[in-house]
Amino acid sequence: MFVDSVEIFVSSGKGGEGAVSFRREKFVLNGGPDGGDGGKGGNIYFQIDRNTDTLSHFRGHKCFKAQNGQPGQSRNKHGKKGDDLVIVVPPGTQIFEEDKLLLDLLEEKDKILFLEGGKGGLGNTHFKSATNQRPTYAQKGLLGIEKKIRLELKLIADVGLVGFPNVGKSTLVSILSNAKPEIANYEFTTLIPSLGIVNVSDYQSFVIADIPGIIGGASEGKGLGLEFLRHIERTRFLLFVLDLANYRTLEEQFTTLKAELECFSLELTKRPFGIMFSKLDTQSESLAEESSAESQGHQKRILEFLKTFGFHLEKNEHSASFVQKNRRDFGVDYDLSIPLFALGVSSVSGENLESLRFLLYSCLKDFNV
Ligand SMILES: Nc1nc2c(ncn2[C@@H]2O[C@H](COP(=O)(O)OP(=O)(O)OP(=O)(O)O)[C@@H](O)[C@H]2O)c(=O)[nH]1
Ligand SMILES: [Mg+2]
Repeated sequence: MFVDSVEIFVSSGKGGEGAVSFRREKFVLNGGPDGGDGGKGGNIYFQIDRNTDTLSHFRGHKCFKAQNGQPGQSRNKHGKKGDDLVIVVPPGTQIFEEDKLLLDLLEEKDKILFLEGGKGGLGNTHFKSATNQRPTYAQKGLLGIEKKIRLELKLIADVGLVGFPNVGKSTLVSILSNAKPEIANYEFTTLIPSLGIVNVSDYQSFVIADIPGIIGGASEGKGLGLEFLRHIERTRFLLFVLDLANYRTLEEQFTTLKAELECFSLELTKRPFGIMFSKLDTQSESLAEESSAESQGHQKRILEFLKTFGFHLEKNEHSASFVQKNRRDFGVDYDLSIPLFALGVSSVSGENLESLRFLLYSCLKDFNV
């Protein structure tokens, strides 16, 4: 569990002032008071919108103020009411002032009133009396309410990264998301899981979990063990990170990881998954001395490796990825025993990062349970 939180200022509108005015007309001497009332200030509402799942649109926009009421005018004209302001938040957002929970926004329903706008002041007409027929007094509008609040959204990871140590998991998270995990060229840099939010558009994002590396025998306690897999038990999708520059072959990495996951929980092995081949930019050892394009060696290894899944993955025409034929079109589900997609990526050169972001997001949409 991880919490995204933003601090913002909200204030409802101030009420407009009442007017001090007297009737002026031809042939009417000393007309009575006719100052109109000020308009009410705008309210602040919260509204839950299921189409958004992130607080990221609050970053860079910190002050939310509803409009003030307009002042009253002569001839008993009332000032216009200030416009309300509706703040849209994803379901599950909690609103705190200091540490006090003010609102818990779970269910999508009509907008919820949070701060009421200030009342408009009364014009001087209201103050005439038998003893004071020319009141020169009108009320000022009441001030709006100002609050500094914190919005919090509890997140559960959507995508969990699974890979050997030092394969570039944290680097990927640091580039795709807002998280800043520690990165270093040695094994077991990451000791505790952390989460990052990957923005897809202004209102859409998903959460990716960076966890420590897994090695063969982890289920018996080798390396950091498997206890931390608890953190990705509830993710909807797993991304296996297989390192192209590792001394272990792709097959060895994949089968070991699969076997270790199985030891931890059978549930996890039934989860839909994709494969990312990391460090695509590195020189391929086998072809280093040849003059052909450096990534060709990697391509060959990737193709060789993908053969283990039979011929169910086909090259996507528009990107470098290999994807399962979209069998949902024919009413048949994906085959979850093989990857939904496989793609070579370099976090250093940025190659195919956008395709990866898109593939992850579209897989999550397909498995939106
Ligand atoms: N050339 C190249 N190097 C990379 C790439 N991604 C990561 N690295 C390097 O690989 C090393 C390990 O990266 P990390 O992101 O710390 O790896 P990790 O999988 O999080 O490792 P652990 O936390 O130990 O499990 C670092 O030196 C990175 O700079 C890449 O795409 N290309
Ligand atoms: Mg790491």
